Amino acid sequence: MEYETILFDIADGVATITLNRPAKLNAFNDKLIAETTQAFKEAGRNNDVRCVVLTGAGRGFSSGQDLSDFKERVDEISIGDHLRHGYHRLVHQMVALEKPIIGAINGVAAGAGLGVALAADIRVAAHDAVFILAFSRIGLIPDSGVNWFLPRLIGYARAYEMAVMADRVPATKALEWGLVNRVVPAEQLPEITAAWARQLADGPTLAFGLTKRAMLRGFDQTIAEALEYEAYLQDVAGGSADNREGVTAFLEKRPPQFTGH
Ligand code: LHQ
Repeated sequence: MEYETILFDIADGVATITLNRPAKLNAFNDKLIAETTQAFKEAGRNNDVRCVVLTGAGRGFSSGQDLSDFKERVDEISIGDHLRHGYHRLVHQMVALEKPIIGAINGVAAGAGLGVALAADIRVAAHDAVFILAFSRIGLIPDSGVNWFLPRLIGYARAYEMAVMADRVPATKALEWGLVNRVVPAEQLPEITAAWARQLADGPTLAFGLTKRAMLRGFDQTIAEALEYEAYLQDVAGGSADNREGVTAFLEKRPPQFTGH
């Protein structure tokens, strides 16, 4: 499929989606939301894809909603409906994708841009990246999943502080808070992300996908429900070729060759 606002590349089991409106720090207009959602759908359907990287072109990851674009249409559509028809589909697509998603945060992630970054499973940030919950600066509440993801990731008090202060949280503090998994020198971000993505793409994709499902579902389960769900999913993973290969490779004292099935 041809895209206008993203770059989409598949190589060696890794799909890379690059938000590509650098003049506006990759602010989301409707097309960017729709194309990013479609790219995740495409990555899900393509069995060659076993890991997805989401990053931004230029000096930003994403500055959130394109405010100039939305301002022109604010009388035609409510913000709630804009969210329902746009960001919600994107976040659902990312959460439902049973393959690991790495967010390579190359610069500022603000507003809904931060929401989309939070819907990735793992985040690697450039040393000079910053995270801003910009919503309150324009009199809004956090949206695009931020209220669900952020307190779970960094705790309520820090999440609430980020929301009401709308301060720039630098990458080093984001690392300390658990908002990102790693911080790397900016010039090494593409290379380090690619190496991690390749490692994940060589892994037991089915088990990685089921792990994502179990952990995300676990946020809303009792311990009894979580244990039962784990047992159910473990039977699925236990029936996979990758489980047989993993055990055989261990016993034969060689590295496993996972196929993702
Ligand atoms: C932008 C944007 C932008 C348009 C930079 N839009 N042009 C959902 C549904 C519906 C409605 C509302 O909201 C939402 C959810 C949200 O996402 S709300 C939060 C929306 N985002 C913001 O409020 C952030 C606005 N941007 C900023 O505060 C700054 O640009 C940040 C802090 C991200 C970066 O600052 P700088 O590094 O100083 O860059 P800059 O401000 O100079 O931006 C570069 C260009 O990008 C500039 O254009 P220009 O033509 O002057 O070079 C900006 O106007 C443009 N831009 N963000 N969201």
